[in-house]
Amino acid sequence: MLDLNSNSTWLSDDRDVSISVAGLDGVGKTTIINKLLNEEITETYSTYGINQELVNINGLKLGLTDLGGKEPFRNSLWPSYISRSDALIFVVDATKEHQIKESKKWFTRSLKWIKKDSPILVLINTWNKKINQKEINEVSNLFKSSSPRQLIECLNVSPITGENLNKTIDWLANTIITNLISTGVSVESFVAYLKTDNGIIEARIRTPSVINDTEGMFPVIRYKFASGNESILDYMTLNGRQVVMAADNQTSCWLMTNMIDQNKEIKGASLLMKLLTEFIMEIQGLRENKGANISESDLTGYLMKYLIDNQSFWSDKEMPLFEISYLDNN
Ligand SMILES: Nc1nc2c(ncn2[C@@H]2O[C@H](COP(=O)(O)OP(=O)(O)OP(=O)(O)O)[C@@H](O)[C@H]2O)c(=O)[nH]1
Ligand SMILES: [Mg+2]
Repeated sequence: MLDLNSNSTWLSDDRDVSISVAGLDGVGKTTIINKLLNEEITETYSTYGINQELVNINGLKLGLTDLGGKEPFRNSLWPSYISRSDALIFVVDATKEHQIKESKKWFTRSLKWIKKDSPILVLINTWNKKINQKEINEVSNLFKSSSPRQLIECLNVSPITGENLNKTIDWLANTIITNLISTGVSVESFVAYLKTDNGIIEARIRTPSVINDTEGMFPVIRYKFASGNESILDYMTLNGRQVVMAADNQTSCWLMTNMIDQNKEIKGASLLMKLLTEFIMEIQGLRENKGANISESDLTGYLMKYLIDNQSFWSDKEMPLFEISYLDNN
């Protein structure tokens, strides 16, 4: 799940989602991030300015910005980084009761800076202390009550025992991916071409509204197979849509997303590419079991599963339609 070979070089163009990690100094932000990345507790120094990490979760590249929590950084750096982030992780030290009020004050400020509707995760750091559920709930409620409009989740974590760190990763993966997809990008058509003994099968899945709208693009995107052991992975934008194409020598597929606002940043490209390469690999597995003679019903069954597994990529407003047919070989 979590790619431990996280690349420490920060390339702003190379990430799909950026997340700020904020909280007062000494609450354990850097310790938690180190534990998430390396699975070990390392001695930390108070972060001077910021520290950035690139993390790969389920094919999505997350840029984590660990913000220094000392007061001068809160005033000078937090507003600009938090306002450019897609999500916020805010860390509170539950063992320092006297700080909670100050934490809450900076949390409320951070809510004003973060983009509207961005997901927020409050991590209540208990270190290795036994803190009872009632106290944890009190802190949760205090933070959750800050802004009922925003998606705020609270989790108590311990970088020492590792408690709930997996849940933190799940939150990063699920909430952010869902949010990313639901706020902007969804798949509108997916087409696969498969060589079989009986000819080339063409399978299309697309949302009803897209059929007329994108018909004109079909001549542009025809199937193309790779030669030998090569593979093809292509990405482009076409009339405001993202188009991804992948192929090996027997399977060729592409998908097209909804129209995106030209002024909006394009997101999730690496996730879309991963969707297709996974599809190609799964078909390779299916062929190993069935031989080249893959049938329409094998393919329909597989596509159903593929669709269900990846339903978050499709717009939730319309049910996608299936069409499967043999192509004329000429
Ligand atoms: N309360 C508490 N603090 C601890 C524990 N273990 C380590 N610490 C302290 O937590 C600090 C480490 O926190 P960091 O992860 O560097 O904190 P940070 O939030 O990144 O702080 P800044 O970088 O200054 O913003 C150290 O100064 C330790 O003294 C513990 O079990 N309980
Ligand atoms: Mg730090």
